[in-house]
Amino acid sequence: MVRVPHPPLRFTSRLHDERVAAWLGIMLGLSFTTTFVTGLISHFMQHPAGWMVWPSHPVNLYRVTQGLHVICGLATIPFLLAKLWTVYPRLWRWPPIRSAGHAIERALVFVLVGAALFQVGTGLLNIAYWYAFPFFFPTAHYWTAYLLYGALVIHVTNKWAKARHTVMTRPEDDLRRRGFLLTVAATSGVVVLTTVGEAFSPLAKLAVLAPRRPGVGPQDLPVNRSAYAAGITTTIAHDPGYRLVVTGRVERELSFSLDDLNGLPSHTVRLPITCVEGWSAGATWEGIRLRDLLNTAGVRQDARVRIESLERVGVYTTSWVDHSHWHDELTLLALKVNGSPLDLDHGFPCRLIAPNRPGVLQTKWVHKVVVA
Ligand SMILES: Nc1nc2c(c(=O)[nH]1)N[C@H]1C(S)=C(S)[C@@H](COP(=O)(O)O)O[C@H]1N2
Ligand SMILES: [Mo]
Repeated sequence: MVRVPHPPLRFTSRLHDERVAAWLGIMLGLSFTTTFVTGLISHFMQHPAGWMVWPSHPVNLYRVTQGLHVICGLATIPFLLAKLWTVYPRLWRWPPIRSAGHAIERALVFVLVGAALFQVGTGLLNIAYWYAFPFFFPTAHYWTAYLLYGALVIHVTNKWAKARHTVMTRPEDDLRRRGFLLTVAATSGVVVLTTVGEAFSPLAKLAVLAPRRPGVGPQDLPVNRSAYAAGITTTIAHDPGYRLVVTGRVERELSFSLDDLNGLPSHTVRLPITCVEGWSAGATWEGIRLRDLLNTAGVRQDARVRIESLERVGVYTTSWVDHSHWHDELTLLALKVNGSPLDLDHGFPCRLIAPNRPGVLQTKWVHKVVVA
């Protein structure tokens, strides 16, 4: 009888073992939970379901949740790569499929890995402003999040008992594994240190890997979409015929020239711009309270209002303001930032600034307030 020899065992390193995989899995479980929850907050702040009214306080809530989302997503990358390297020998296990249950489990792992790579990959490209993909990032990133988190929950349920046992029992020697895990954690720590300053200003100087940094830009404030990119020229923004109009379901329509606006009671607030791409920066804004304008025009106290930009085409040419936000005395139509009239890139002649709100909803180059 001919005996088929066993294939040689090639993956003998302890770094490919259960213990390393389990610890990396725990870290990934925690980080994907954080990014999933903060991602949902971001999605529903931008696209609230009918019954959702977001509070305007705490003022910095979105700054914290979105900073966490992006920085935690970046910190996940070393853990994800290490986990994939640790478990990839299992791809070569023979036979590839042992049973129907095993086939489903393997398919699920492919979904999990594919979705995880897709989320960190597209997230990374998006914050780097490299729109290399043919789909609309927010939609794809949002739906893939459910796929990823669903697959993750099933995977954790499958592995829970075994991983728990592995982590709880003491190994005989731990040194190489511990060194490997510490290296992965340290790499992740370096990623955090060199990016977190994009949202946490005291560390701004260290944020060498961040695409935007607080303090860097016209009037010490970063710009996401410039006036040039939005098609707003000096001629358009400085047109003497410019009027800010309050219209829609109002008792009286209002119309103001820039001089009129500068003559209205002005208020100063300290609020951050928080871009959904993770960077945020505090600034001092001066302008007119939105609620003063709306009360002068005469509107229902629970009215929603739409802020419209001079920008003609684009995804962020308008934004909705709920009553919880326009009642807030911090919500301004700002005319100045950090002591001087708005730079064209920051929305001259007039822009919305409100507390606890994603940057995409802080409309620049405002010329119309429409009450619904
Ligand atoms: N009209 C208009 N307003 C806009 C945008 C835009 O593309 N068009 N971009 C938004 C985004 S994504 C952000 S983060 C903030 C940035 O404001 P800043 O450039 O003054 O820092 O403006 C918001 N307002
Ligand atoms: Mo943004």
